[in-house]
Amino acid sequence: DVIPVQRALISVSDKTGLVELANALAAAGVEMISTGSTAATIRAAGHDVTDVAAVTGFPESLDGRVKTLHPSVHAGILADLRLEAHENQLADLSIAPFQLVVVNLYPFVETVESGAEPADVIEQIDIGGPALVRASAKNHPNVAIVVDPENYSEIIAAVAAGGSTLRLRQKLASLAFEHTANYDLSVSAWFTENVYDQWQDDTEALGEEILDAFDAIVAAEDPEADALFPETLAIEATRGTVLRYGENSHQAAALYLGEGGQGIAQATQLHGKEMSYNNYVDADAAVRAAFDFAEPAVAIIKHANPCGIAVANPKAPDAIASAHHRAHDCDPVSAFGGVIAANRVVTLGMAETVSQIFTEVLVAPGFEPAAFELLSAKKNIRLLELPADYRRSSLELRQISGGLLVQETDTFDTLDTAEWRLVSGPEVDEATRADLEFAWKACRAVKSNAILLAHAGASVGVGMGQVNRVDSCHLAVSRAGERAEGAVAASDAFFPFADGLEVLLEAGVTAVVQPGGSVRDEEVIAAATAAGVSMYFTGERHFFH
Ligand code: 93A
Repeated sequence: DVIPVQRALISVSDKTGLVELANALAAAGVEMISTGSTAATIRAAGHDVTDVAAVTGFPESLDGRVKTLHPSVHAGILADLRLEAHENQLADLSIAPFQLVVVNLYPFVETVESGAEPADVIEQIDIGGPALVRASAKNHPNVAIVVDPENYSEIIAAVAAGGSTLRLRQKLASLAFEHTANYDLSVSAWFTENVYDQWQDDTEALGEEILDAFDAIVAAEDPEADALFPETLAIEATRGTVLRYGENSHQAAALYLGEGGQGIAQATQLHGKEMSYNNYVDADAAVRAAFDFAEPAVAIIKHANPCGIAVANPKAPDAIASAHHRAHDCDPVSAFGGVIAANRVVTLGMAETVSQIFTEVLVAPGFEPAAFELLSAKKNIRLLELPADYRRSSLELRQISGGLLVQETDTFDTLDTAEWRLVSGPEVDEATRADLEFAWKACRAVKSNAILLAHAGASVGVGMGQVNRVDSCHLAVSRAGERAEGAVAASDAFFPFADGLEVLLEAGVTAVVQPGGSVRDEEVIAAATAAGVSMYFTGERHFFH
């Protein structure tokens, strides 16, 4: 079990004792292969040394990030020469084995301690070094691995005595794994302190701010509270409006107006019966959905869920009418008695279609006079004009028994579709891409679990509010019917299994967008790939409960 050393790989950041080691190896006739500055040090001591690039046939690249990460190096370390097959394969590949590997890692801890910037610290996370160390230690029956200059004298003595013993190689392998484990612990500790803790501090700070604001409101009419939460929390009871009833006729209800807000509660009712509690809830959902889009858009809502959303090219003739027409076509049955929001002034063209359909509420930034005239002839429709500077609050409140939940409003402010990652199939064409972007935004307006199928800027099938994603897929597909064939699909959160996606694939969906991030992503990607369907990961989830 003594292995004579003919060939050694040396790659060390800490050059302590390196020249003495090189002297001894050279004297024993050992061929030395080495990386950049290690090779330079050995050469300066007057010894022959082969650059690792000459072994790999690949230059050290990416600022040194890729030096020894190459099969010519790793096969030379990992071959188990007790096996004839390994020996033959090495010979076939013209790769020579190593019997000694000497590595110490990038000075990560020292760099952290020097107070370096995070980017410089990250550069000092050694990748290739630990790979060499672990590969050598795994293959200790064939390779001696030295990670500490403290052990140089032992290996020098062994080389002089004819080779390393198994006992020595086992001891060195154990030290080597201890070394890489400690190294990774230091890296992980640094991440915890610098990345995770920072995130936690931020979250805690936001929580404190919210609690302070609540205290201020409870304690008195503190003007500070207004400043913190202008329209959301500073509610004036005196400006409340009593509603006919709440969600059901036996529930009393009122509307309280936020101060200085520009939301649906401040909309001006131009026509129709008094707004009900449910009308407000649905109108809010409708406006939220329609205003997610920059282009002319219409959302039709029933029970807080969209039964149709569509956009139109701003240059198209009567774009808003076209958007409404196509939103309605998504699910004409459900659209009966719906609440409609448009993000553009309602035209006569749109009014003509809406007037044919029983509609509870139509809310928009305005109405063309002819459109208003036509619609206001109908007794049952409520017409609401949004404040000119409509916008949502930056915070959302929800009551739970004994308290209030507060969260930042979900927006697409940071949406950058250029960041989407293609994970299966080919890049899609421009029209499909536009449909995917539409579907992704439209899907956010759908209660979770949300699946939305779209084609040509309009939803064609919506699966909402199911307690598992497969059922939402079935629902979306069945609503779409034949239109699922050739449609694109969006999912508000990742597919936990491939089963939901398979329902969509079977229905003939051609492209999919979803956040990704499931532990079973690979299974899901494999299903899309097998179907030849393009799938993009957005990296961001948009639950809506
Ligand atoms: O940049 S790496 O992560 N990628 C590599 O392929 C690689 N190979 C060796 N780090 C790599 N090393 C490390 O380079 C070794 O662990 C050692 O610490 C250092 C020696 O580089 P040089 O000889 O150029 O100073």
